[in-house]
This record gives sequence, C-alpha cells and structure tokens, in this order.
Amino acid sequence: MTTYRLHYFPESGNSYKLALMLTLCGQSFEPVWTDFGGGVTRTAEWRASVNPMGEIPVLEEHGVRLTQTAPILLRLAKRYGQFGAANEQEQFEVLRWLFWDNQKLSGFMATYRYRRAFTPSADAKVQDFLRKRVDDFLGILAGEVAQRPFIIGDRPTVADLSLCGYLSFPVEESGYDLAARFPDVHAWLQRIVALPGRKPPYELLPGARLKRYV
Ligand SMILES: N[C@@H](CCC(=O)N[C@@H](CS)C(=O)NCC(=O)O)C(=O)O
Repeated sequence: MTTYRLHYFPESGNSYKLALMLTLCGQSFEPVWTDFGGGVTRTAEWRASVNPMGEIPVLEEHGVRLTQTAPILLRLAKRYGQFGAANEQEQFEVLRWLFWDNQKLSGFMATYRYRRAFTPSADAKVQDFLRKRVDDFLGILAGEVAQRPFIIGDRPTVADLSLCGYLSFPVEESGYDLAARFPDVHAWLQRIVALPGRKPPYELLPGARLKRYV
C-alpha cells in the first residue's frame, strides 16, 4: 500500500485536485500544510528541498516527491483503475482537457481568484483582463458539459477532477455565481459533488487559512 503525503495550502485548487482524487479512490494522505501566504515556496531552501518548480501541490509517495497535478492524476488513475481512459481515443481526450485546464481554466481562475480574495488591492485592470479570460473559458466548458454528463463522456475522468478544482470553492472567493451565470457548469459540478465519497475542499485541506479581503 502506498503512503501519501500531500504538501498543500487550503485555498489551493491544484491541491484539491489531488486530495479529491485520492479520496475518491479510497486513499488517505498525510496533509502537510505549507505557508504559501508567508512566501515559503519562494525560498531557495523550500525549492531545493521540496519542489524546484516552486509550486504547490507536491505529492510524496513513500518519500518520493511528485509534482504537476496532470501527470500525478494520470498515474493515480492507472494505479487504482479509476477515473482513467478506457481506450486510446479517450486518453487523447483526457489529455486534451488536462492541458487546456492547466493552461486556461485553472491557470487563469487561480490567478483571478487569488488576487481577488486573498490580496488587499488587486489592480482593477489586471482583474478585468483575467475575468474576461475566465468568462470565455467557462463559456467553453459550459458548451461541452451541456452535451454530455462529464467532460469526455458518460463517466467522470481525471479531466473532470482537474477542471473542477478551482470551481469547487465558495462563490465569495471567486465572485462567480455559476448557478446563475453558467448553469450547465453548475449542473456538471453537481454531478461531481454527487460522486460517492466526495468532500469539499476545506474538509480535505485543513489548517490555517489565508486572510480573506472580500
Ligand atoms: N500546473 C501546476 C500548477 C501548480 C500551481 O500553479 N500551484 C500554485 C498554487 S495552487 C503555485 O504554487 N503557484 C506559485 C507560482 O505560480 O509562483 C500543477 O498542476 O500542479
């Protein structure tokens, strides 16, 4: 049995992707709270000893440190035979959406939400730019999940677990009322919420929280 340690901070949607996947696969992990707000991931010591990429999350498997949620999710899907692709075409689709999520939806939503909720005076022009990008991406996602229950078909895959990472936090933080503005995205999220064993982010990622400004 693999023992896991997850280096995270509670507000991290990327950490939630891994915590959720492990939980849905019936696995437990030791949570390793990290002082992201205090800047620890920017220190040379942390980068040398935990992650040279300077990013959270980091998943330790028997002490081996893994980073980047997409390949980690794929590895866990293979290991537990859950939330993976059933054939080559599905694998292509899963990868397509994992890449899109990392670069577009999660990438921009994470930045928009962090600045909006967890910094004291985010530049309005930058926020406006980021919000327009997120609006576009949510519209794209809505168009897809309106056509089928999950992003690549009838079953949830790690692509869904990645895409939902930042959309699973409270509306107060993101400022996005998905039920009102993107009902198809909201309905798809509810299908993820209904998965057996699913828990919300702050239940899986405990500990001291960042100061919230909104
Ligand atoms: N593509 C990475 C993204 C990780 C990431 O951006 N994590 C954020 C926190 S949730 C971070 O550490 N950001 C630090 C930075 O951008 O300098 C993944 O999937 O693991």
